[in-house]
Amino acid sequence: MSKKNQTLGEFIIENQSSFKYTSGELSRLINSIRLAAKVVNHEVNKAGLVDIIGAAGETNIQGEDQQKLDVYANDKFIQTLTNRNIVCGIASEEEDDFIVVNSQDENHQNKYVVLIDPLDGSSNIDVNVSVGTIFSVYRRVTPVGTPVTIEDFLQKGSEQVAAGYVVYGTSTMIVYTTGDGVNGFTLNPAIGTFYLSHPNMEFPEDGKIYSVNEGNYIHFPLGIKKYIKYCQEEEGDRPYTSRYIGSLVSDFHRNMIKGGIYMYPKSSKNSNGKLRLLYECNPMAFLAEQANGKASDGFERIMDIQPTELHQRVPFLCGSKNMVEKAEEFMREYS
Ligand code: AHM
Ligand code: MG
Repeated sequence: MSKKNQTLGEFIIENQSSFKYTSGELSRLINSIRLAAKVVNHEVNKAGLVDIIGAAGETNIQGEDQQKLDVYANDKFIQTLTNRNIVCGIASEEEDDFIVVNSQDENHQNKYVVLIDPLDGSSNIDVNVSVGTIFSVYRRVTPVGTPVTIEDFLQKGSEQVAAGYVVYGTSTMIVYTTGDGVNGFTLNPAIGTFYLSHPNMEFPEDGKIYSVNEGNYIHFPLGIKKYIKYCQEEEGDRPYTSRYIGSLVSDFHRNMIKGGIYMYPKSSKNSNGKLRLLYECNPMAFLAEQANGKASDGFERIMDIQPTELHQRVPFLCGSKNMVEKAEEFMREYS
């Protein structure tokens, strides 16, 4: 039974027995993410103070400039997960290929792979706007004790065992699910402890906020254009409010609390949108469904899409159920 003010550590222990597989491995994994989140939080918080912001001079596989903090967060999460020897593989938005953990040790029994976007929305850091970490956990499909292969990572979102995000905002929170609802924990920075502050988070079924980069309007598919016009029409509880931070984790977090829809559709410039299926859309879709919301590519459930490559992109509509369904209706009608 979750209690407000419970610490994340206590919550993990108390809920361990409700996991499908109770070896404690998943608990250790979540604990490691908690630890890495604190370290990254500390660094993100001082971004304005030290000369750490700015491009690190490298580009990631998507051809985007990496900020220094992306690299830092990437290293910290990977180090924490590998040093503690709790996973058998890691894939990161910032790495070209997946990482095999324990490749030399034939006796390792680790069952889980982690997929991570270490610092999403990092272009917001130098203007003091919230960023986030997104993670997703799967059980490997290849035999335990062997090196992981690409198959272990290219699983449908519906196979996720856990997913969550850390939002480095006005306060820092971890929000995650292990398939039994969504809970949010807020960091007390004075003592470095996360407390259960948002038990059983749920999207309101209807919402009044739409979040989309309307600067790309001209390039959007007709269905999305019509849906945006619908959001702006004066009728019933419309027009809705437009809110777009440009930081998926923060936009999602707000919409889950207040009710809303986030959209990153395909466009005539990006035929699959911008967001990555494995690092961004699947974990957010799992959280959304666990919180009574919905996630789709406009036609199909996100978590039913069979991934074909690690860095695959996909159009993304996510949020309050009735809003996502309405947007899908427009997509069907005008496709
Ligand atoms: P990133 O992984 O390179 O940070 O990109 C993902 C981010 C999301 O957090 C955000 O919602 C979106 O990109 C914003 O994109 P745009 O500036 O095109 O609206
Ligand atoms: Mg990202």
